[in-house]
Amino acid sequence: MKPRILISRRWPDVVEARLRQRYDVTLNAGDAPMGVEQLRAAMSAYDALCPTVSDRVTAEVLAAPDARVKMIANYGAGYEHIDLAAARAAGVVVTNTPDVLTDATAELAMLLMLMTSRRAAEGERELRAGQWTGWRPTHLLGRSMAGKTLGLVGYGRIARATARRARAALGMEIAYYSRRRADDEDGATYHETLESLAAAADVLSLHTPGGPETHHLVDAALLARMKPTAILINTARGSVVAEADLAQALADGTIAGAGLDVYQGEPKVDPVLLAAPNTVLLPHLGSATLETRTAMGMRAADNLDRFFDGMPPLDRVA
Ligand code: 8YV
Repeated sequence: MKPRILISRRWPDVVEARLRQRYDVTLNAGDAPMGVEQLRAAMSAYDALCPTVSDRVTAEVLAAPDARVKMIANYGAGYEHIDLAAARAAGVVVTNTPDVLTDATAELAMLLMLMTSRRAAEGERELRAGQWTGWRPTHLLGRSMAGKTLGLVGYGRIARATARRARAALGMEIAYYSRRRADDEDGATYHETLESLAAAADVLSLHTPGGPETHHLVDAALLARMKPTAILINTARGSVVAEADLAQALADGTIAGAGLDVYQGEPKVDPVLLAAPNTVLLPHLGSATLETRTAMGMRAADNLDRFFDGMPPLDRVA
C-alpha cells in the first residue's frame, strides 16, 4: 500500500510525477487556503500532509480525533502557520524547505528595492494609462542606490544573499540588526538596536521569520525613526509590519515608499496600501521561479521519502 499524502495546491509537474511513483497523492481542489474543518478531516484520511504558507495547521487541526497523519512536509521555508508545539504534542514530524529558495527570494528583494526606489511601477502605470506627456528633467525622480545603506532586519541566509547582491551590483553599504551579532559579518555593520538600524538605513529590508516574536516589529514608532527619503522592503512575512501604521507613514511622508511581497491577511491587501502611489505590491512571489519551486518540491519529497524510509528527515523543524 502506498502512503496516502495530500498536497494542498498544484506543485510543478515534475515533482508531482515523482511523488505519484511512491505515494497515493490527492490534490486538494481549488486555490483557496484549506480551512480548519478541511484540514481536520485530512488529518484522519492521510499519512502525510503537504501544506503551504496559506494553510493554517493550528492546534485544533492537530488535535483532530483519529488522526492518522504522522508527517507534515511543508512546501516552503517559513512554518509559522504550523503550530509546532501542538505538532510535537501530537507526535507529528514537521519539515520545511530551506536553502533552495534563498537566491530567488534575494532576487525579489532586489527587484522590489529597485522598483520602489526608481518608481518603476508608478512610471509603468502612467505610461500604460496613456498619461506620459514626454521627457522632462523632474519627471518621476527616484533615488540612486549607489553608496546608500541597506539595513537588513535579520541576518540569515536570505538577508546575506540580498547583501551580496546589493553590494556587488549596486555598490550599497550593508548594515544589519539581529538578536545576536553574527560571527561572520561579511563586511556588514552591526546595529545593537532595530531603532538605530532604522535611523541609519536608506533601504530597510525585512528578513526575519514570522510568528509572535516578530509580530509588528515595524510599527508607527519604528517608521518614525526612518529617514523621510527611506523605503521599506518586505519579502519576509506580512505580520512583521503593522500595515495600518505603514499606510499612514506612506500617506503622511514619514517614509518615501514601500515594496511589499507579503501581507498580514494574504491574499487581502489593505486598501490604503493599494491606493498609495508610492508602493510596489507583489502577490507573494519571493520563491516563484520554476527552478526554485521545483527544488522546493523535490526537497519536500526528499523529506517525505526519508520519513517513510524510517530515517530522520533532512529539514525537521518539529
Ligand atoms: C513560499 C515563502 O512560496 O518559503 C517561504 O517561506 O514565503 C514562499 O517563498 C511559500 O511559503 C509556499 O508555502
